[in-house]
Amino acid sequence: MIRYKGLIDRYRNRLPVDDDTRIIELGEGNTPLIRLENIPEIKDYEIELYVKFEGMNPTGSFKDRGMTMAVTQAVSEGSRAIICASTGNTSASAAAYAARAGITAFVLIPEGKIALGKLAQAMMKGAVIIQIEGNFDDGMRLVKEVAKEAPVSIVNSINPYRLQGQKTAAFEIIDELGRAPDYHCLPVGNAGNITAYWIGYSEYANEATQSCTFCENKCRYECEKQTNVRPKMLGYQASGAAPFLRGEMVDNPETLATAIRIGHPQSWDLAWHASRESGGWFDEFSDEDILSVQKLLAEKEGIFCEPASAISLAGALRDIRSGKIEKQSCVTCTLTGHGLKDPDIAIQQSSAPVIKTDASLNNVKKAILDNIN
Ligand code: AN7
Repeated sequence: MIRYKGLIDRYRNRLPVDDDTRIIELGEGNTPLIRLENIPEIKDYEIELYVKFEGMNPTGSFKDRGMTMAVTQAVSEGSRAIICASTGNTSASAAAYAARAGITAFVLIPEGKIALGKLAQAMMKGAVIIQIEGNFDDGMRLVKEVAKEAPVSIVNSINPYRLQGQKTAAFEIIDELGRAPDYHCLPVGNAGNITAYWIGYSEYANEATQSCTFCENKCRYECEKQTNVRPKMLGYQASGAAPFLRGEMVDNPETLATAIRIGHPQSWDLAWHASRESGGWFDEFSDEDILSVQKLLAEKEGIFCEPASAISLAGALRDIRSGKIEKQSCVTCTLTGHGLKDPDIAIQQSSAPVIKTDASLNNVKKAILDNIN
């Protein structure tokens, strides 16, 4: 038996580690790439549509990919503490990997604006939680300032090791599909992830050393039949927190999708570069649209992601319908976090029938017969 030991082990030769580096891992990566079947646009426009379900990582979000790498690096440099600002998922992930490494995690979170599941994770895993009266952007500014004066390693995505870990999601997609998708859709907050995927896709595209799935020669990205070297990168934001759509930083970002309630993205230039170089675009969605696609995905496909994650599928579907995404394309959407992170929102917006009855056979039977289809 070969035990899966996380993405650093799997992609070791593509990551900044040595043979004797102590790897801090929790079996992250290797997440399911699920082909969607029941969304109407798939048939109508002959689209091959996949979701990369990053909610299946150990702490329930894509952040674990970057965190395994960032904490491995911090520990190898002798660091005893890490720090991050977070809308929630980064704090949950930092807390977990710090616990694993036996070091301290300090997490700055915006008071009242983080989903319950994420807060529970950070608390259980023993992070020192600093709730600030401010938003993520305030927290990020403070983290950068305090790290100059205290012995702590920053593990936000301004830490380049984070992006190195996160690029492996693009590797997994190509390794599984045998090709790059035509379009890759992502939610954009701090813009680290879209940057990381672009690094990953570009790294694979620069190599022609693996055998081509079309002609079985070593031409993978030069084969005439292989039309797509790298996907177009499509980044989607919540309308109330959409600096890439406004063309400038946004001071008071607001959205129910608290994960991406960010107005001053740190990877601003890098994300613009990924978007432009790939021939992609940014677009925005209202909170209402985000929640309705979150629900659609759960109801039609049985996949429960958090609101911020649903925006990638919302974007894909709208752009498929409008023709911006061409017919017969292969499209991947990253579902960045698990729906269980934010149970409050799910319960509030659900219209699932909850039938209350006494504990009698007759009434339970009636409830079934009334609702069977
Ligand atoms: C579910 O946890 O910024 O564009 O502090 O949790 O790489 O920032 C979370 C971001 C998308 C945006 N989806 O990714 C944090 C944090 C989910 C997220 C994003 C986040 P980036």
